[in-house]
Amino acid sequence: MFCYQCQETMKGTGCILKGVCGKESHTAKAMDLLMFVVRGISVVTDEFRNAGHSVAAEVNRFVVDALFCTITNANFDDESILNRVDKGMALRNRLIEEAKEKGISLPEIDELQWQGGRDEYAAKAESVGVLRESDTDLRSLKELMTYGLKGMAAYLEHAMRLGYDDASIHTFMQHALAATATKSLPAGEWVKMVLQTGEYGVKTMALLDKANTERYGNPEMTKVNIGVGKRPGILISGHDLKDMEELLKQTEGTGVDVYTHSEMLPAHYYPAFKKYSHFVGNYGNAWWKQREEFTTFNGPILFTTNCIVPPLANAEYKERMFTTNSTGYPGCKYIQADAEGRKDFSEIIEIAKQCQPPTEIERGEIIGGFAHNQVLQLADKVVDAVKSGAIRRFVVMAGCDGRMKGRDYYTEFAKALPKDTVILTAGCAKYRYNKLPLGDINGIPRVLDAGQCNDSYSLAVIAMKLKEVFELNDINELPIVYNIAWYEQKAVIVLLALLSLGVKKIHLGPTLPAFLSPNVAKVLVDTFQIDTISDVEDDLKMFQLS
Ligand code: FSO
Ligand code: SF4
Repeated sequence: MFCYQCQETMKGTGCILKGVCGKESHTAKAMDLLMFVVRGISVVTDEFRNAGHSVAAEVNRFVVDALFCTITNANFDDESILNRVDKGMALRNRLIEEAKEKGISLPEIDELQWQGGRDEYAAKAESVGVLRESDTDLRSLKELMTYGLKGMAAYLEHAMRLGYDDASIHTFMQHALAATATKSLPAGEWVKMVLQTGEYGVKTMALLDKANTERYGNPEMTKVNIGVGKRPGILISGHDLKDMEELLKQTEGTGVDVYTHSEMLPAHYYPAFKKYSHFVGNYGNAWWKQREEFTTFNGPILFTTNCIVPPLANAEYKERMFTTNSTGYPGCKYIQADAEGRKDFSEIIEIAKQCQPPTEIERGEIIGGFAHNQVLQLADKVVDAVKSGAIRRFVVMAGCDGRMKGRDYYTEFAKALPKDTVILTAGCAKYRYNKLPLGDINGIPRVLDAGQCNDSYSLAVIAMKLKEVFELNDINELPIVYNIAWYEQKAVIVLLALLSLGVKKIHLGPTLPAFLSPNVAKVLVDTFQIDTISDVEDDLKMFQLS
């Protein structure tokens, strides 16, 4: 295996024997083969569209789900991945037949010609992974784009589950995937396509924002309980608000409470979910603390998306773990949607009833809900605070949390920021500082949490609005600095989205991606002045914050 798609990759270069995330070599290879099949399908659909034909929704759904299931910590279940390979091969062959019938000529590439069966999958996977591209810079650009597309697929899947879709996103996604299989472009052309991926990232996040807010209302300033109640509970993790809604509806009146974990915390900010009195609070912290926190939670856990940490062999909560959508874990029950997209959570609810209530691990409240609509309602207050000098600088600290010790930096950085600065955050990175007593500025909390990582879109909307209010020509003239933490591929699409909006001088940590070759990193540095982090003191000086 060779995988270097996330920040925790082994030695900062690549996982080769087993993933630091716990992904086994055979699982990584199954994913490589799935990506090979997805590239093949995309080559055919790209040609279909070039010839003026439409592509069935079933194919779009397959591509989106396949990309999503290969994201870091999404799916550890070989069987579920190999089933997708089987399905994808059949789909690809059917599309090839259709192309023949329509007189569309297809390129002669391995992605379309290989016809192996299950017993040949493992051997084939050896040659179709990341290292199939021998040129380090081209490999770097193709993988950077592919990881952006994976993140995009995750956000698109959530929007699609709420009935929102955009054909142009599927068209671009499959066009870009096809290019990685068929095109030998010069590096400059790949750079353009990478930036175009960012533009579609903005489009996808805007679509998901529309889906979430039209369906569940605009997030509003909310205090979220971090303590526990006396009844048994179900813990829901991930980003899928449709599952959140279904679970709240199905648990109403059952005597079972619902708690959020990690990235599901922002569900509390949506008006539609506030009406449920059994929606008690948020339990615990970011995804990587789940081994301890799932043990003390005592009740069942539902994973709606990544990030799954493989449970230890003796973890008794494994019996209570459920997955759905693109996620999977061997031995854990998978909740399948019916033909209408409905899910039956009754088994989880019945298990919860037999469980002890959660053990209290902390008490108190955290505040959030500062997505674009809420912040723009406070715009006058914010603008006054900036004009009067009460707020000197906004510091965007969005992104992901992770287990690396070096991420203590973000807690220390937040603590050391001068009191006339406000942190703008989104994603699970916030758990590094959202429980610190950082206070407020004229009633504006010093940590403004917009929501999940996809709500980084909200931060961009806020920045663009401020640019307008202050009558600036360039988004980079705003008193905003960017100190972003990344972990997996959703953060890659967020980064590419920000770049496509023209944001410069983003600091990315705790380390730069291993998949950026020195030359590709140089392009990003030269064009966008991207940099990484050093230590808190030096960085405060560099950001002119000390
Ligand atoms: Fe965190 Fe995980 Fe949202 Fe990621 S939960 S790390 S960027 O999946 O998705 O922020
Ligand atoms: Fe390694 Fe990250 Fe890939 Fe897991 S997802 S195998 S930790 S690079």
